[in-house]
Amino acid sequence: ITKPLDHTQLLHAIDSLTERQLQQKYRVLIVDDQKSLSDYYASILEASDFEVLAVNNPEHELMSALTDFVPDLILLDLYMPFCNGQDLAGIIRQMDNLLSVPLVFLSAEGSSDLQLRAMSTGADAFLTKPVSPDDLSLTVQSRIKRGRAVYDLVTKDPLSGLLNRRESIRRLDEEISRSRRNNTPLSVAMLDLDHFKKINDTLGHAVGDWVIKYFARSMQLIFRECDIIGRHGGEEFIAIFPDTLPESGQMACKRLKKYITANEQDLPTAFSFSGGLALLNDDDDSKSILERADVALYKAKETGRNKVIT
Ligand code: GH3
Ligand code: MG
Ligand code: MG
Ligand code: MG
Repeated sequence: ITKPLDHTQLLHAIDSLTERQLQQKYRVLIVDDQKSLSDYYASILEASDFEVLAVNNPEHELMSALTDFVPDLILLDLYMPFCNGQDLAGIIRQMDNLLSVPLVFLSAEGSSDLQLRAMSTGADAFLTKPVSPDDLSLTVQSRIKRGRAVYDLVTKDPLSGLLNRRESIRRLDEEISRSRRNNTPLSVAMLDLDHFKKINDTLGHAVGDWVIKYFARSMQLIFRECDIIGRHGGEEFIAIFPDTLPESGQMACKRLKKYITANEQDLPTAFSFSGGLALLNDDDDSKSILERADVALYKAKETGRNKVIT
């Protein structure tokens, strides 16, 4: 089935699929030993539509807040009884996954020497208490925008908007650790579009690009929000399914297949994909589990394509 491209209609279809992502609120992590203060700042930021988590005992709570909450910005007190904000900033700045997350100090410290010393850890701004609600919201907003832009440049594939190969493998490593820690299953799928070269050759590269984008949006729509989706190469994609057995991952891929087939008459061309799934075992690292998913994918291709194999 081939149809002439109606760009407005198609772009509209893609945009409506991204709405879900746009609804996500920016997350701010407040680290301050005084609960009354963190409550106050939280109320200001929540009124400006940020999602906020406050940590009052960083020595116990900070690490889990960093990994589970995944902040877009960290607001950091300088002086706290059991740990110093400047040292915390130094530690946070050594964490790869937080490289693009802005760090903003919020402290009553008025000495510019001490402020500069705190900033030298790699922080992005220093706000002096008491801070006006507008100053706080605007600083947080503008720093997050910049941080997100940097994050997107480093971690995302520009065509599909999915995670790039490097970031999806880093996330896979994280999920492997999480799965071992929580003793939950982890499945990984490699998906590859069938006879994609033919789409490019017969309909042109622009249609090929469109199909890649459309497939990416369809994955975002059909898979769960907690699933991690990346573009691994030209027309090859990875889906990481936390807390999932391969049979359930296979079901998710079949739902994706059904969705794409059901909407096929609205697309510039029909297309199909093949997939291979692997389950994390005790000896795996990210490389070996991906190799097994690849072997399954190869089998799906060898035995007729347009199927997903575990
Ligand atoms: P198979 O079913 O065996 O996977 O066949 P295939 O044609 O899909 O696979 P093959 O690896 O032979 O070709 C993949 C093609 O994808 C070749 C390449 O030009 C094209 N491609 C890779 N990246 C892009 C891209 O960003 N945009 C477009 N339009 N095409 C791309
Ligand atoms: Mg304090
Ligand atoms: Mg292919
Ligand atoms: Mg391929």
